[in-house]
Amino acid sequence: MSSLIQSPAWLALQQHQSLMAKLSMRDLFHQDSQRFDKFSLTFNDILLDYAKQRINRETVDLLLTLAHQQKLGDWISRLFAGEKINATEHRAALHVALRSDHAVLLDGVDVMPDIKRVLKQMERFAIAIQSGARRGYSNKLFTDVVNIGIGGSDLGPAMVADALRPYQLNGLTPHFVSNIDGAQISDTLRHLDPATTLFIVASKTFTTQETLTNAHSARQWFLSNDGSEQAIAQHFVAVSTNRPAVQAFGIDPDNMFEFWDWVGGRYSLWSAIGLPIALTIGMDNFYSLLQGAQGMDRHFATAPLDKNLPVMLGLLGIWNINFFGATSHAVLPYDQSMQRFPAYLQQLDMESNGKRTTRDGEVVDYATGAIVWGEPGTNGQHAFYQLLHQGTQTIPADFLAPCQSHHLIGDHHRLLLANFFAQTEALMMGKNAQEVSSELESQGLSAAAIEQLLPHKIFPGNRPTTSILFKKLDPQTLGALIALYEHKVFVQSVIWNINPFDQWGVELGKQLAGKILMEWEHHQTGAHDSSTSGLIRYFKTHQ
Ligand code: G6Q
Repeated sequence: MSSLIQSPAWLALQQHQSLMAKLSMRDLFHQDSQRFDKFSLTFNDILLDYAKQRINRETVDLLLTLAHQQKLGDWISRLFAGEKINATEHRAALHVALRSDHAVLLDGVDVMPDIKRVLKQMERFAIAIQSGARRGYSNKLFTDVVNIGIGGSDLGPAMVADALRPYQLNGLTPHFVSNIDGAQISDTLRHLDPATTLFIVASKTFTTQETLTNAHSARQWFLSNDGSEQAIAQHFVAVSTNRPAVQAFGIDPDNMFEFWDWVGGRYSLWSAIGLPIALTIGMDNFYSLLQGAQGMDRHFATAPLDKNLPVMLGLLGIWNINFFGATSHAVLPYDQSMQRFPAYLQQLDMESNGKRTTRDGEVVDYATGAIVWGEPGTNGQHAFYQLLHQGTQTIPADFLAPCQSHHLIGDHHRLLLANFFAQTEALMMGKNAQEVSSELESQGLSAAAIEQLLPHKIFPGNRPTTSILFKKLDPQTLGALIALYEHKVFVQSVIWNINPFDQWGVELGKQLAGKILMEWEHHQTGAHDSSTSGLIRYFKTHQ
């Protein structure tokens, strides 16, 4: 057995869970009218309400003891100090430097001058494009920007560009191409004019098959639709850590925006990977995004653990996953513009904490990262919420919403928020036999009909949710929300003693297809299991 699950803090939580499992939140709320005040925190315009979790004061104290036992405070300091805490890749995880306002040392050297230099380069470029100083080959203004990247080089900028659409400057429409499936790039290019289209090839390594294949197709499309070789420099820029590969692709290094190996892909939207964001909402708004994250960083680094939003969010996840056995976690934004937020968090969380070995290489004997999924409300309500309310699994959920909408149309926002509040209340309260019975009676149903329907209409309730409300989804608030989740993921990794900054599973995926492609090129059959061989044979005969 691992030392974690035998540790005093863990055992105390286990014992405490057996008591808490017998209590219902409905009773806890009845017994304590101050529950919301006791179990909610604020940071700037963000409210985190975790009163609808299966907790009491003792639960929080025990979780905090676990955090102290796992030396969370030290780990937070190590993260911000630029220590090489990504041990399997011998790297620091310094995404916090990308939004810092003070010197950050890496191996004794301040990384801020480099960061500021690239931010300035982005700023000059964004201004040149937006002002029309930089134009396409036929002197027309750029109207479209296509970001070609995948995973961390796609999900962050795509999510932010979508979420901050109300801040979009006139004139430049962003598009994101990630999938190697030709359908995505074909569909995107079909509507575009090469003379007014700017391409950003975004890849940390500049070796990713999907991105390079899409970039080559984009280039081919450009050349075969009036664009010339000389015009490539005007229409293609790159964001990467790999200068030689960018040059080999044919992009002038003057048109390259650099970032560094200490920025993990899924933590990179704050770097030049955020270029499509800066181009579409403007550099001032991009700086506000960084500032929002910086504020959350400061809070994470300095607030006491019991008043610390990312710490509490992380610990509640530990409580649900490790002590209540939750295997999945729903993220439910009541804001259509955050429709890509669950997909973004899916990568952030599952790629970071989907690990089965500790930092010391031991196989864990406790659960780590949960499955993260979700859709914007209220669409989810008319689909999968049935399982949240009455399914056999308990799925903890985060509900997020802005108090103010960007879209002042009718009564939509009030109705949307009424649904948010009603859902979290219903998930907590449930509906017992007595309530169902009197409801059906008042509808005039016979005793026999009530008896028959009753079990189907009972809702067990006691389903945990966390509510996150914020004033408005502006760049600063979005920056803070993203950083909140980044740090939540880090907190959990510290408790589980795993490295959240590597991704060997993703690397494996990058190698595997290469092997099969190589066999096809050399007309070899390759040694595979009978299923894989059968699939390849079927594909070849039907392609
Ligand atoms: C992120 C992962 C992964 C990565 C993509 C794209 O943390 O490492 O999602 O971002 O595989 O990699 P490149 O940016 O190197 O093309």
